[in-house]
Amino acid sequence: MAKKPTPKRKRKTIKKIKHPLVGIVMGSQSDWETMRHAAETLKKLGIPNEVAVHSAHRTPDRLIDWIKDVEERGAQVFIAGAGMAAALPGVVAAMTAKPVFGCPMETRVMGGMDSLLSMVQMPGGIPVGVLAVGRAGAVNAALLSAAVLALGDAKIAKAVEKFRADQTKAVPLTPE
Ligand code: RP5
Repeated sequence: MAKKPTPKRKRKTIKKIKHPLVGIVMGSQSDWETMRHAAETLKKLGIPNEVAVHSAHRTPDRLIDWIKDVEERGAQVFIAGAGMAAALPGVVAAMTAKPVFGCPMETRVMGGMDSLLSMVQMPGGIPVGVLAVGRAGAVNAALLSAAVLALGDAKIAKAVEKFRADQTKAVPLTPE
């Protein structure tokens, strides 16, 4: 009889990065399919980032501990992705004065309008910069984080310029 595969064990601790410049957090494992584009874009730009799953509703204490910890280890910008009643970026912004970019997830019932409005309607005083719903927003949250970091880091500024130049070159003159 064929041996049953051993089920993958859930990671009990998060993969801590020594000096992360960006902290990426999402409300659920189900957000990773979209949020991985933020992490991949930062990787292309050579920007160290730490990725975690913490929910504003389901694991609030764990979320707050992570925000403090990752900020102490060097995070200058936060990216928070969530869907439905998407409180996550607002909670991150409540806990840190660093820039926070929100990525609204596309959702089954309302297509992401729920996530978008939950994030964008922050009360005056606690800002969250909200990007587009879905993959484009995750990519742009990374690029915007890079642009913020580039203000004080010539190497990152160069990487952003190169990204833009490569992107321009990749646009065809006629459809292929
Ligand atoms: C939010 O609820 C998460 O960010 C996710 O987008 C949504 C649904 O979560 P799951 O039920 O898929 O875990 O908190």
